[in-house]
Amino acid sequence: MTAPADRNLMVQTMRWFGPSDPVSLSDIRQAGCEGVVSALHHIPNGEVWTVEEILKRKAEIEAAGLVWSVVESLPIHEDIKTHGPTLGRAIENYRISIENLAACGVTTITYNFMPLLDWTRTDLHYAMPDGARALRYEAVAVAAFDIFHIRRPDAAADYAPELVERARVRYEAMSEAGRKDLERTIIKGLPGSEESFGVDEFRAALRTYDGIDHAKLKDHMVHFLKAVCPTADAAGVKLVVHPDDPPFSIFGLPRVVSTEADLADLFERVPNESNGLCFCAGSFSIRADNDLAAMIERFGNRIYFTHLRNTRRENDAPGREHNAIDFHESPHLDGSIDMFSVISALRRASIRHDRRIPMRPDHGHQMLDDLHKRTNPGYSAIGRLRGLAELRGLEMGIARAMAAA
Ligand code: DNO
Repeated sequence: MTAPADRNLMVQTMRWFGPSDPVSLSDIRQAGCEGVVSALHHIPNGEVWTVEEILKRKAEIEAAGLVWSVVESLPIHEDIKTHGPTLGRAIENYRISIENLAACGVTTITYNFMPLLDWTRTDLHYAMPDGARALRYEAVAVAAFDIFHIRRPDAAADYAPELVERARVRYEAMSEAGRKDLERTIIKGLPGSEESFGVDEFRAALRTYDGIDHAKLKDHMVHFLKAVCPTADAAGVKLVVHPDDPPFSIFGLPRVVSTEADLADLFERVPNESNGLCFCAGSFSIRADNDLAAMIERFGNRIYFTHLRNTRRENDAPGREHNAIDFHESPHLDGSIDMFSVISALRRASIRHDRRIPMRPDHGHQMLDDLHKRTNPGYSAIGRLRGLAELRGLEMGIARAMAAA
């Protein structure tokens, strides 16, 4: 590692969605970033990322004085998750894309294994007391959508009776426009999601998971990793899995990267060096039983990328079902996560394993001038700039304190 012992070690980055992103590379550089996190969103899921396309993106990033630190995401085709008809081809193409990225010097690749939907929220404009807008997840809205809007068979059985009743009242009180808005928010795809659905399509897609429970989805994930990790090991690539967001089953779909036990199982079944973790603090934090600092201590050798954001669990109560939790994305240093302990643990892992971990301030509020602009939900410039500034200050304080101890 090149950085002195009392300086920041995390590689500061921001996500850049490519040339159509309203936030420019120059903005990202001015925010003080060293690198960007990017993906070739124009290449359909399941197809090969060619060397030519990778080099084109890399050159754009480097022309702005930045480096392409991490790929987020090289998406996993649905057939890999369900063992659908193009499984073999999708895996083979994934391997080729890994090799092509490595040949271009891009060696950290993020993916997730969430069925159908990537991250999920119910409100993209939640008003914070200070006037900024945040992203929020409200259990009653998800239940209303699931039980009364898409009318998934037996959906009500997945929720506590009290929540089903509140969902009914909520749905009946909603206007047509409100229902459509909720539908768009939940299934149309948030930034970075590779899938997007209408109601009928979503119902049909849900049926492709009939018979796939938690154990089976985990088996499919292990099958995928066993097929691609040897290629990644040989190419010097780290494949880092992003946890489920939120970290529990939704719409009856299994989710298998939600807890410490899930991670332990995954690394035990696929011990390859390339099998890594994108430690997303915000995603894991939605389960109060996930002890973030302890997870970083335990899996530090697997962490090659981190997303740092905070959340506020609004209705924690002993024994509450996971799918009854409401949360919003709070300021980076003020929420249910003790960011001091998270960054301290990451720093210890970084030193122990002699590596700098790329970090991005994950999401940010829509605030100040960005309130009047078109922004990608969660990915506005100013909110992330605030988050990054706070996180880098905290890291520096921790670094100095640790060096002096
Ligand atoms: C949301 C993101 C996720 C993430 C993917 C990784 O803001 O953190 O969409 O990129 O789950 O594959």
